[in-house]
Amino acid sequence: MSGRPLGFRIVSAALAAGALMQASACAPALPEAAQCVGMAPVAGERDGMVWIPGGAVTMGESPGHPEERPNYQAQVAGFWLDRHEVTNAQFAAFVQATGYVTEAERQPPEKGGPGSAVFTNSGWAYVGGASWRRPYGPGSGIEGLEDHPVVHVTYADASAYAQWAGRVLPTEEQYEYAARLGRDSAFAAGAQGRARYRANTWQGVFPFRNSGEDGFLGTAPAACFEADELGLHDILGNVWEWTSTPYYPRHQPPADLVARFPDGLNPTDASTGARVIKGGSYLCADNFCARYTPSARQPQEPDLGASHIGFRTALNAPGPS
Ligand SMILES: [Ca+2]
Ligand SMILES: [Ca+2]
Repeated sequence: MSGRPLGFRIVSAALAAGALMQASACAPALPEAAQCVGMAPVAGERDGMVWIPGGAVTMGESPGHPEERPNYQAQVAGFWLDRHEVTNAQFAAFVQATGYVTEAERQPPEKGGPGSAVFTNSGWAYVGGASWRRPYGPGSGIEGLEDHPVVHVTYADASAYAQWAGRVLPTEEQYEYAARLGRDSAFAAGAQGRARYRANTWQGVFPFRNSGEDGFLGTAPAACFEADELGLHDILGNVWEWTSTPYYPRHQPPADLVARFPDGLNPTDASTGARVIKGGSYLCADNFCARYTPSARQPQEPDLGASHIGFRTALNAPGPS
């Protein structure tokens, strides 16, 4: 079974056919408010980033999902990485400072017009007017969601934010290395109830029933779940995160494939290119996706945002002295 998030084929097909699916959507009701760990500064933090010491990582899984094969050894130099996903408040500061307009807010008619991919009770739909400011479309907003990860940002949007901040998007190797080093599971073995959940995922049978046992039906505030051993929050779960790495349907793709598709190859639409997104999201359930692992990787059309994709930034600079 492909783990590509449900409905992206539908969205892509609809866009390719010029048929814009309009849908009404509303924010899911939250279960009883969960206790958040919060974003208090941690030792060694610098401007919201923690130092990831360099080392070796085995990329991918064998056996594992086809796109995670073959595994290979990579050396990753030390780097700085945001402790948590970029929040709506942080993205708002960027927009206020620069006047930046996201791709969702200016999608051309041939791509459906302004809008973005929203997961609703009836599945995925391209919702006109959806954007980071209106995550569920017209009538919705981000008031009260300031600490939640920004969503509906495209690869260009995330890259623009990173550049403004003097940073970059992490590579897939940096992301997977940090995820493996800090914690390799979204669940605490042997724990019961919410303590079992170290990441915001989906409990129940996707897409029919979401029990919200981990405290959240939709996104959780960034840094709500406890940090891993490196001080990173939500490196698994909550929202998928953009990397700078072009996607191919396997590790170590043949050189001729890379030469033909230098911007990545999306198996569903070879013409669009694709970047790797990592970490899984609140929509990943045991019965679908299940990509809340360090090795998980998915393709994403670079110019299409979604309600379960955000990002964090990295900095390739000397470590703490
Ligand atoms: Ca959840
Ligand atoms: Ca995440």
